[in-house]
Amino acid sequence: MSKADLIVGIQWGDEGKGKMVDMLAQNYDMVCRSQGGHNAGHTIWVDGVRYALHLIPSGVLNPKAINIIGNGVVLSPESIIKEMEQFGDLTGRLFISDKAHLNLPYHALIDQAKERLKGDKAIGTTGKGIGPAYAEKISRSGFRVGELLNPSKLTTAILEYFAQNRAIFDVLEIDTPKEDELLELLTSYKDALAPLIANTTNMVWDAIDADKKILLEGAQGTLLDIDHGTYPYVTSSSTVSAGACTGLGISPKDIGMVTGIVKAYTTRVGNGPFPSEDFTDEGQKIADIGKEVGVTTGRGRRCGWFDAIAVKHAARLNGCDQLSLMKLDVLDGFPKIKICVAYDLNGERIDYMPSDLDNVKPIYEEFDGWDTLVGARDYDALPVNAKKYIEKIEEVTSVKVGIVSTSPERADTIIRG
Ligand code: 2SA
Ligand code: MG
Repeated sequence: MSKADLIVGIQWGDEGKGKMVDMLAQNYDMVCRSQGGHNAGHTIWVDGVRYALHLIPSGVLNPKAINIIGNGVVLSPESIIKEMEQFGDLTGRLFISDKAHLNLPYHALIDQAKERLKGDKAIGTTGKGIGPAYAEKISRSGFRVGELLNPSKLTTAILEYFAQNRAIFDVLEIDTPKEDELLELLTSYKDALAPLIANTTNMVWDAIDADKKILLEGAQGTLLDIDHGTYPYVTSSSTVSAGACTGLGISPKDIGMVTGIVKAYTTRVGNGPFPSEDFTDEGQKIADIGKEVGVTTGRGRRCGWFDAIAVKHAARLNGCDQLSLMKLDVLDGFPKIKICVAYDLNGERIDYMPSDLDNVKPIYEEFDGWDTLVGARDYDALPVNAKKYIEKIEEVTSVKVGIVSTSPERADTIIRG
């Protein structure tokens, strides 16, 4: 029996999971997504060709890997059908849990309408219908991928749902779908996806029992977790490592190595607290050099310094065996670099993350920068100030930085023994 290795985002998403998962996927037999939906996004370059991934696991670029979309995902048929066009026939290489919930076009309309109604209290969602799809799942009124296999029955069920909730849809100014159009749409989804729909839980168990190498690919990040993130400015899924168990149907005992992905600084898209955000030219410089723009929505990301307290908290939540420090080269040439090593909470110095971040201020330790390390592949060859920076991160978080990425290229990665 094997154990599944897990990659999890440790900050607010966009830590650079894409590069690591893509790199590692080459060595795995099975790559699984367990939560989130097409709000996730990363770009992978292979032989000069750009691939944009939202729902399909990164193992799709390894012809030998089986890719699983687990029951914990909310699946937009429209989005995945478009995404699949990049790859040709994926039958036999991509499987979608029949228990995953459907994210249908009306979910995005609800999401966007609710954001509009919230005005300046908006979450800053991706507008992809993620929250409404999960809300229906939890309130036991959602529709599952397996139901796509009978489009006329599903059409009737969705129209009944609209009839029961017409008053709410009126407030949100959302029309009831026309029966013939809905049936046609659902039938087109069935035609494209039916060969991929499966009982994926049993497939993952079989792979574990057959000693296959399995990689679990997290989406978004720990600080966006529905329970442990900066609620309500979070996404609607369990982004922490434990979520991978429920999102695939495996037990905690099936999890092997947990690698937390962190960026060498911090970014966040959408609203909500962000203690180490830098509103000065320095923050803008990080955004420009790091090309910090969302893959899914094209939104600019807010930027700031490495928050070691938040990372310590997130690493503990996930049980990280190691951290993978991404985009360290973006800090090349900064004369001074800061790490948030504690918070000031109403005048008191604290070294943990409180439930409410509204009143915390960062306490920084400042480091001298380094000239350049872009493309470095050997830890010993790193500038001494970069090593001091990494060692401070290890000291505050109590987790080893096992991997350092020094450019977007696969090969520009330091794996420490
Ligand atoms: P949602 O749409 O309901 O999940 O939004 C709720 C919050 O979760 C944040 N969120 C994300 N943050 C970072 N990256 C995400 N994926 C895309 C990317 C984002 C993009 O990889 O670049 O393109 O803008 C992602 N997805 C959700 C979101 O900003 C809200 O704060
Ligand atoms: Mg992303």
